[in-house]
Amino acid sequence: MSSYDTIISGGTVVTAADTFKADIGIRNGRIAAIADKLENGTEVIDATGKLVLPGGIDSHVHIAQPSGEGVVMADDFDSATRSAAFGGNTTVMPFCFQEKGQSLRDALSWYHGLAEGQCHIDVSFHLIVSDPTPQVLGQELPALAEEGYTSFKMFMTYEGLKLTDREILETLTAAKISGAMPMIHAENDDAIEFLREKAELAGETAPKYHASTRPIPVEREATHRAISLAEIVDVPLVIVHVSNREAMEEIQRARGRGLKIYGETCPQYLVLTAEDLEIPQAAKNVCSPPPRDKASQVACWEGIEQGVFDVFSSDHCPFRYEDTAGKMHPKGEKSFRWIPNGIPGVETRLPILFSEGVKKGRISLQDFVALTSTNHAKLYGLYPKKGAIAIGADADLVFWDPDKQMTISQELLHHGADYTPYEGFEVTGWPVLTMVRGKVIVQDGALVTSSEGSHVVRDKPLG
Ligand code: DUC
Ligand code: ZN
Ligand code: ZN
Repeated sequence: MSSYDTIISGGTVVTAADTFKADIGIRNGRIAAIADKLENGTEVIDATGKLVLPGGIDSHVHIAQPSGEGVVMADDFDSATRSAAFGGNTTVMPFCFQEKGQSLRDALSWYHGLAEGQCHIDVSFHLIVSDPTPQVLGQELPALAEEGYTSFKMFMTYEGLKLTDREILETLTAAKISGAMPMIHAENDDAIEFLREKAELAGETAPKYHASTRPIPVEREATHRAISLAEIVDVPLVIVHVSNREAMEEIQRARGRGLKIYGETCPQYLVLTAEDLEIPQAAKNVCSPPPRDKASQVACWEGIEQGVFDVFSSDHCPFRYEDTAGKMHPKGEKSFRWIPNGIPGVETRLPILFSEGVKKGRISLQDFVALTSTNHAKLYGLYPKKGAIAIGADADLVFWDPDKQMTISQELLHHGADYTPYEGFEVTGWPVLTMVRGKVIVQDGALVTSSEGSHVVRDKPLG
């Protein structure tokens, strides 16, 4: 009888703490042994010359989310999780969006219905709270946190989504009582609307005005306010998709006062700038907060190198470009305000950071694993089941060829969008095998198994 279902042999194992040569033995989907040399496996996968990393966890993706009248997101759970698997991810955390008047449970059952049997990798939902009624905050959120939905996002902007400061305080209080981790989209809605109306009156309706009507102070002020509200309630808070130095400084100042404020940034803030909203087909790059300038890119890199950012996520929010239900929505011609907000990126997040970060010497392999996997697991209650290469952890592993050179292109990718914002971007290092709970999902550019992903119940975060 074999000791292991699978042995991964000869690879270089990389965790958030160490790099070492070892074999990994897998039994019943979990890591059962890590040793110099293992024998007696039903299957042996040779990882010689490869780095073996914990699978990527992308804790910020939008899948099949309603996005306004006549707008349809480009990915369902099948295409999004396939794309994620090809990009070296083993878990994604999509948002379950509560419509006004809807219960969180109804919203969850709708998303679970969409995801059931469709996922190629594991999935665990955050909630989006848009209607914080006493019932939602007093009953549903605490009960759902007990059932493993231990994080939720609030918005400070967007009609139908934004919460008032009072509502944010109430919702943060529910997070505190439930032990859930709150996340916030920090942009000042009144300031955006003020600037947007002025721009539209002046006939400034092209995509580039999306950026100029959401300038850095819009994000900085809201970040400061969100942190202050969390401080008042005395609860941790994740500031998602941070795009610039001034918002980073708010996080740093808060931490200096001993607050548990966590930061997330995304590839678009390292690679794109507001100039990408001035090119032909600029709608392809419309996302919020908008990409800024070169100085902000430098700042975000500093934030990555110096630990201001705990997690690096994609904010995958895909719309098709050549589609009137996507970026070419007819109202988008009239004003940038109607261009669906978001870009695809779940498949390109890891190669971009590996290449621009690790290969260019900005961060270590350990930083890479922490920023793309381990810290996500710790922040959102998945650790050490996920995000670790340790005895008992799920065998969610990705082999990297650290020297493989690739040019990112739409043809290469597996998402439902019809473009990538990173077309032509050259990277070194590529994920060549993705395994979820011991099953190979993607190998050498091909999908190997059918939909094996399942929903992951989470613990209360460590925050
Ligand atoms: N916020 C997100 O988190 N994703 C896409 C668009 C947005 O504004
Ligand atoms: Zn957001
Ligand atoms: Zn998002």
